[in-house]
Amino acid sequence: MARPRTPTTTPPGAQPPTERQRGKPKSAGSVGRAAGPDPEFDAPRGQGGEYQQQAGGKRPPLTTNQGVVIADNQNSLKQGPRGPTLLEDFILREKIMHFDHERIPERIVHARGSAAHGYFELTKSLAKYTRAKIFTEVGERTPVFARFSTVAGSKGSIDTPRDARGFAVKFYTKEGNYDLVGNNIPVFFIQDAMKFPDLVHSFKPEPDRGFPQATNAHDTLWDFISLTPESMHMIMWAMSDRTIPRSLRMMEGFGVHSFRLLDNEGRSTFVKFHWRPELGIQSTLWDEAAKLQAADNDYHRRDLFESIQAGDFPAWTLAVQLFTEEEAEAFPFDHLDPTKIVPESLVPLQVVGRMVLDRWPDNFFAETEQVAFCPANLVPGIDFSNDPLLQGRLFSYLDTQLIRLGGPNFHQIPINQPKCPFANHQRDGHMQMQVPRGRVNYEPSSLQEDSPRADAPAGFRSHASADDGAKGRLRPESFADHFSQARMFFRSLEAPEQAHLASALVFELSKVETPKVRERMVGQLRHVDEALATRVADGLGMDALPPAPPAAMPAQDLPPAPEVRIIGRMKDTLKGRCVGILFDEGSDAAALKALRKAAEAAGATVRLVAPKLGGAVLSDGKKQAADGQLAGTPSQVFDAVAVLLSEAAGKKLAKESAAVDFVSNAWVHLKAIASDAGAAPLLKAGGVGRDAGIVDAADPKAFVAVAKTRQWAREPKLRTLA
Ligand code: HDD
Repeated sequence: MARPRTPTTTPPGAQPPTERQRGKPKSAGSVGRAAGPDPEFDAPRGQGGEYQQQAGGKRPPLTTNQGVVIADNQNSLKQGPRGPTLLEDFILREKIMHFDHERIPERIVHARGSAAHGYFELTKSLAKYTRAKIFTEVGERTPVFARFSTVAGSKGSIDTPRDARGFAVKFYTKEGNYDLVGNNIPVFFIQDAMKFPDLVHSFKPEPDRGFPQATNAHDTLWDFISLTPESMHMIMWAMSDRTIPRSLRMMEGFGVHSFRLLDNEGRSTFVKFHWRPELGIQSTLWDEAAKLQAADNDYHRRDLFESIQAGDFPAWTLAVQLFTEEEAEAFPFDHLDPTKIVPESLVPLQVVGRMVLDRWPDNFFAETEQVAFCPANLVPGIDFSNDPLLQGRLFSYLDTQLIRLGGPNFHQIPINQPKCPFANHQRDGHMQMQVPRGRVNYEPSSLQEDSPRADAPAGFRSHASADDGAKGRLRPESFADHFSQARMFFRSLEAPEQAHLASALVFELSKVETPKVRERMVGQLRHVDEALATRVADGLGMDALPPAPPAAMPAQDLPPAPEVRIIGRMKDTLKGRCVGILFDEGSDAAALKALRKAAEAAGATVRLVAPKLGGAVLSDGKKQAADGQLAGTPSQVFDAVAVLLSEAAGKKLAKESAAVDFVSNAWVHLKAIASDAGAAPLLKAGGVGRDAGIVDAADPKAFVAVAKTRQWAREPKLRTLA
């Protein structure tokens, strides 16, 4: 039978030809490529037979995974036009089989995440403390891949729950991959990895009912927490505004544990790592975060994506706290306890570098989903401390990748491969992608001169610590103080932040159905701060303060740590922020232009919102398109808003619930609002009052000034905080 020389694939979107249009029915054997060389088919298809969609350029032929060109991608092979599909259709079987296996197990924690490529540049050498080249070669750019995540929710869950955020950075250094796998909170719930599975089970959906998803506000978590006083410091952070960040670009990051830096002689200095966002730290309000869940499930992912696509590359400085063993001995707490911070008043931060994220991954699954972080990925010159939480993590991450990524060769997945040479005698295994040559896959050996050997001077050496002691399941005495730093945290906050924290506790505990859990938790809070416990008890409607459970050590009063605050440390800027302008038919064209210009000049992104996406005709008679339709673009996705309406539109929108919500939410979320006379009926319908954050749209300068910050003074007038 004659074979067609050119494949008769159906163009995207077009219907495949019917039997009648094709003419003669073809047998299975008629599908395939022509014999002999054909430049269209013989074009390279990517390295090593890789099957790739090529961006731009010539459209490659669609093939099976065996490289066989597919003639018809719309119809399975049938016995007659209405007959059964044939088992022999290897093209259908391959396609369906692969599809059936597209998913891998999601991460047991931190399943929902967003990531980007970038670089780290060292600005200050730490050569005095470490031999790690990444920290000694000033000006050197090391490629990085950073993934940010929520902790509790599943892969498809929301971006804005109240939750800690993962902050994991893989540095592809010249000396091997170095992973700093941290969080946006500098402490952790528990002191020993032995308790990690229990902690995670308690915050995940409850096992009998399968809910709630992506939230800590349920009985099992608070049952565990109220019985685990070491978690109190973390609970203060978790209930603070830190866990409802405005953007992944506006979060701090922490390595949490103490690590060691080792110099050429093996001398050790302890180090704590801190990432500081260049856009400044910024959070949302709880009501705003809750409403964002409805407005945009992907709020943070979209924000990261859009900022990188726009060339506004997110950046962080890397700072370190360095201290010696002797200095650590003098701290009034044990720095090996991961529920403690080292206050900056004790050890100041030194900025040593800068990370910039400038490239979104090409493929979400291949990179963001398959990236495998591990705190045990270290390079020579850096080492672990004895923090028992860290010690347990060293096992867990490698182990979890075996089930998640399917076998021991996951380091060969491109996103996980070191960018420096790597060679050893590990061989074979599931999904081996390399083709090692030669006879020698062992050491010592003499048969092959170029087989890899250990290199003592260049190689990784562990710190030669002289730990000793009797074997036992032990918890040091120095880990016994669970409340002093929790108290320090709470008392260091500004008044609105304290109120948010107390209200968050009331919200969460109000979701707890079991009275004894609520009572035990409020009892624990009494150790932290009696006034806080009273506020929460009152917010829960308790008749009396429950008794405080026995404590191993009462809280000490420590000096305040201003670095834990957000208010007062936010940046007075519109950079990285987004301003929404609501307009409609007849809106003042000149005012819109002036506001937009001023906000953009101050660094903001401006988005225009109108009742219809096509936009409206402005006062100058010109049609202005909108970036977002009103009902789908509520004000919670903006940092500040302006409302420019003609008299008629103002009256019309005052009866439109999406418009009323737009202004009312901007008001209750303490945002700046610029408006003109036409918008007055809408502002009135939305209950917008008057204060320093409500400005005349004719004064773009005033708007820019107030748009940079939230109107904290407005809050007590709007809601009862605990
Ligand atoms: Fe963990 C993932 C951060 C304690 C076990 N962890 C994971 C991720 C981050 C953290 C950011 C996501 C990495 C990514 O984006 O792929 N984990 C932390 C921090 C901790 C911490 C800051 C305390 C200071 N973790 C911790 C303990 C254990 C684990 C004590 C177990 C003993 N973590 C895991 C894990 C995960 C993980 C099960 C799930 C997916 C993965 O590792 O790759 O192995």
